Amino acid sequence: MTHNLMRMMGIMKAVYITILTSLALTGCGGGGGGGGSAVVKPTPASFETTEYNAQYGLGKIKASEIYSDGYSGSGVTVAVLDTGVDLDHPDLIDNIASGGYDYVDNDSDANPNGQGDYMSHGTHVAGTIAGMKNETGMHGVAYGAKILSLRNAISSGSVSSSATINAYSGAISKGAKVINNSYIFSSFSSAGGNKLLDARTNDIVQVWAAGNDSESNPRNYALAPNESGYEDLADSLIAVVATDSTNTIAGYSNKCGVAKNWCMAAPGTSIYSTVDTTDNKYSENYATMSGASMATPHVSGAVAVLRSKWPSKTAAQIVTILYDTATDLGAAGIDTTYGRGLLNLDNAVFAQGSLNLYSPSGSSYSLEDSDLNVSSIVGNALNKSIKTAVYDKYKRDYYYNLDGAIVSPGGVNLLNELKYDSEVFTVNQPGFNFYKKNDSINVNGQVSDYTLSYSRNTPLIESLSLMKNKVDLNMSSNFSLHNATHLSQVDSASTFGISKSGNVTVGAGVLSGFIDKDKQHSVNGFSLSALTQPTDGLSVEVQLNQLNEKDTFLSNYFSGAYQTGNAKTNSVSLTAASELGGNFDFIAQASKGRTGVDTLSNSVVSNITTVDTSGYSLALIKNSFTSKNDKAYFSIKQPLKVDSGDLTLRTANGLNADDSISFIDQSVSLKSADSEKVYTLGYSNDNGDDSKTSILVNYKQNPSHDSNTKDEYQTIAKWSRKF
Ligand SMILES: [Ca+2]
Ligand SMILES: [Ca+2]
Ligand SMILES: [Ca+2]
Ligand SMILES: [Ca+2]
Repeated sequence: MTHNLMRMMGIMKAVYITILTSLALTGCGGGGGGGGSAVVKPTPASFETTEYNAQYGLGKIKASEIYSDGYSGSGVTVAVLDTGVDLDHPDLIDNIASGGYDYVDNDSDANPNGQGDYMSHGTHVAGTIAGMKNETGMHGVAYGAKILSLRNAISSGSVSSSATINAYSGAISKGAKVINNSYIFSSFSSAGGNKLLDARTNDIVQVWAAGNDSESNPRNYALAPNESGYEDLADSLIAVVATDSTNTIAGYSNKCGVAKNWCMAAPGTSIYSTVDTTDNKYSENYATMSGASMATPHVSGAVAVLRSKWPSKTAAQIVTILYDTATDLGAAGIDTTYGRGLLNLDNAVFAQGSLNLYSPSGSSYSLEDSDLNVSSIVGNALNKSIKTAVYDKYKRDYYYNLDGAIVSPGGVNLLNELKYDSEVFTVNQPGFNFYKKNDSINVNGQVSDYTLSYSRNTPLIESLSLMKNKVDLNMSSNFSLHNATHLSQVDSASTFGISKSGNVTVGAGVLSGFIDKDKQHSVNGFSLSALTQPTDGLSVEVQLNQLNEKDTFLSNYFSGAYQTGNAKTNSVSLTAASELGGNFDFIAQASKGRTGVDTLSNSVVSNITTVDTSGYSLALIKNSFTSKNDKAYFSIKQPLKVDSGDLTLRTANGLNADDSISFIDQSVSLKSADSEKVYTLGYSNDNGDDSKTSILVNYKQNPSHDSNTKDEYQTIAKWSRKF
């Protein structure tokens, strides 16, 4: 009784049970995750040659890693104040800077002068710094650097104070970035200290041997910052103690002691390097020596590598990096034996702390929070090797390719798309219509020629199209003809609409909703429609739409350094439905849109031109295919795609001489080279017992307009029944 009454009132509640089988043959059903094209670089192992291994200190300071990254100190001049350097030594000759000078003899020949125990001292030090990489003998820490020989000591080993002061002046005037001092003075003089301050003012890193007296403190001038009035030297003067092949302080070496804050350790025992080819003591061009003198040039070479790679960094910044990245030895933390620890060149070159991107306006963003979540409308257009600089905690530049920041559109999960079951509640009364399916609602009210409607979470085709019955092929929205239109970008929305029927039915609607399933990115807009009554079986609908996206454009969401502002898309969609006779219907739909995007002053995305987009679908439908209750159809569709439009990135590309970040404009087309095409063959039958069967075969070519994603084939059979 009650049941019949409800029927009479047109109130109906039904539960549809859907049985669905799906066969999806796809290699990888859509993207997810950024690609990131790795630059093929030589491995560190390929630098661990016989020549490299001949000098074990290189391995101890982990030099091979940085060679594989292409760093070797090129362009940096290292002043070697010593007993002179064998300038035409076959393993040094290419790495000798012009302008060397002999401040002992006051001549321009900066070779050693005469035999003596220390004749080859300067040559040995020079080889450790910048011995040539030539598959002969050994090579230096900074085999790309240049040695400036400034002779301040004689072959017996005694060092001249006045020659040292003059040699310091020469190092400053000749553009040395590092001064290697593998010698000690027994006392401090203010004249010497003042010269060191002069070098500091000239942004030079001074590296001083701690001495070989087995004492608890270094000798001068490694100790100079300990002198009253010379404390400032501590920021750019490094005292060096010697370790052996087990990374233990050498018995002969002085310890860091009171200099611990400006002191570090490097290999000094049994170091193999170049000697003067005319030195009577040696029969070969190479020899092994031990001492803090041999440890010091390891640090000078490391400084050369860093100054070559980051020339805009100050002496003090370079020294800080070496200290912060040293390997702790001995007592935890800074201690009086090893000071800051063992030189670790790999760690010193490696990016420290979190990486940041900078916009031209100076805003910084963490790299990991800066993504380009691209929509299928853009496809793979941005998957380009666009080099971008990122910066570590010392504001040093490192590089990655933009495609490493791209998050590709994910594939559609068809089983999610096609709900297994659904509950439908409808109320149909004259002039009033209520429809609820799962969480979507549609309400219509009619007053004379006017229809007012409200919808929530309903596909926009069902709420805003005047020709919805024609173009709806009764499958999920993923297979709707409508998903080539701009409104298809909207994932969920509430709409208000009004329409007036007549020879030409006109409608207007507003919408407010979200672009994405997670409801993070809002969109609003409006729609104006006009639909002609069929004339000779042809009816046409014109729809003008405007969509206003808040922080996305064409469903692309760029975050962090790449964020974009509001986007406005105006689009026109034309749908023609024609009855062809023989129960054939032909439906054609084409959409064209134009999008303007606001860019933000604090973003790397500095400009986006007007972006033109289009999509289309064509369908041929055979009604009453085998009986009056079934139909078959074939459709071809190109989902929305960019036709033209460019995005300009003002990406950081390094550091200027004043250490400010430099930028370069790089323009990228938003048009994907590939086009997605979808071919669908469908059949549906109204079985007459409140059940319905649909079968669909779908072939998707270049999913998401990307030929790198595998083509997809799907076969879906769906049976649903109302209970
Ligand atoms: Ca010679
Ligand atoms: Ca000379
Ligand atoms: Ca060599
Ligand atoms: Ca320590």
